[in-house]
Amino acid sequence: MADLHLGGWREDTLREIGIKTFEKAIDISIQENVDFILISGDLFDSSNPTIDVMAKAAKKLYELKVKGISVYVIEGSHDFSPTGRTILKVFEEAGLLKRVTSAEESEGRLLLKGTTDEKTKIRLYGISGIRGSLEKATYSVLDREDLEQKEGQKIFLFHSAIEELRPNNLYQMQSMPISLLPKGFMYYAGGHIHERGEFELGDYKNVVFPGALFPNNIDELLSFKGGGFYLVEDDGSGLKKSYIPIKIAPVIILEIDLEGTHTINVEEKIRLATDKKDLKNSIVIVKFKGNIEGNLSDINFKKINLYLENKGAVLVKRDTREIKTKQYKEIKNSSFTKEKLEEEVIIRHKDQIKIKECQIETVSFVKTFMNLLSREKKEGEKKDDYIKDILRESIDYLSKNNLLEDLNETTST
Ligand SMILES: [Mn+2]
Repeated sequence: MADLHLGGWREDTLREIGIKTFEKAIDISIQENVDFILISGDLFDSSNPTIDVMAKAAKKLYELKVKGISVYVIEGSHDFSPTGRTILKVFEEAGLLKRVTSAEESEGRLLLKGTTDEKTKIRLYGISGIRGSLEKATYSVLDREDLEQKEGQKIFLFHSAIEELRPNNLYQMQSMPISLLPKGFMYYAGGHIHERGEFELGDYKNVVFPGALFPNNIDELLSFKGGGFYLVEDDGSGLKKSYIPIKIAPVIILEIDLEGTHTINVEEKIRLATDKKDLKNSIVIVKFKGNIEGNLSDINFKKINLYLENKGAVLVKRDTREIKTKQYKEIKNSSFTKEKLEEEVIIRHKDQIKIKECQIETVSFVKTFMNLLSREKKEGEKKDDYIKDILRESIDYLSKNNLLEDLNETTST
């Protein structure tokens, strides 16, 4: 499985459904008596999730430990920490999971050490994902030949988009060619791409992206409606892969065409559209479109939500991006992602950043550093602790890259 993003979503209900989905996936894995579980990055939505989320995950991982089912993970772009301060480290120390990314450097090449699954004797190797696809740098020094020559059955875990296998709608996403992965492994467990896909490409057989275990944003809810994981069985004649979808709450999409409708009649339209629908236990997404008469702000969304909730919906979300009013000109869904915009701004200004003897490339330095500084305060976290934590992480990162002296010289704080 991959991209569980536990702790993601602002809405409590959706965050809960994400966690229940994980619990169900683990229950099924136990029932199926699997030898081990692979998690290809983004087990958590952040490297530092809330206590509640950590506790629920720990409880479930402990059940696996008791049953003797090992969990092998890599970090993803969300739960990776440039300073190594990630909850995955804590869980690993507690024996609840094992990272398969340990490596050593030799003459500028990166040698992955890997780990052996005791039950099956399968060797597991992996490379974590980093925000902004910065893991590409790791692949560029990876000693692939060393890995390819290793004996026995081998599995590779990765958290990156592969150029040749990237879904069409993600064509702007940063990606890398598949040739950066070592050839000839029995299974390539992929993460990062939230859309499910199974591939075979030359020497790369069984390349699998299980997709997000549960959708991570409204667009994913709209297009995938749910998620799941793969059960993979080796019966000696090759790998049998079956996709196991998990549905805790069905996603129902209500398309409401408001063309020519006045805002005062929107509620009536919703009533008519849902009259005979069973919304019990479902996540309802109301997708509006068309030109309306009047102001968008005159629509009583609160009342609409309440009505749908009374019909059984556990959560109502709305998508108003395709409503047009005379007052508002349509803003086309920009082709820029937030990350892309950030990167462009950094590239445009990078020459103004004077860091002497900087050992890493400026753009990746700025991106990582911004990432550290932009962590939001967690619920219940004291402001003082929050500030201290960010300072400590930042100083760690600077000193790791020999930049701390620069900082002392150029600032007085
Ligand atoms: Mn992800």
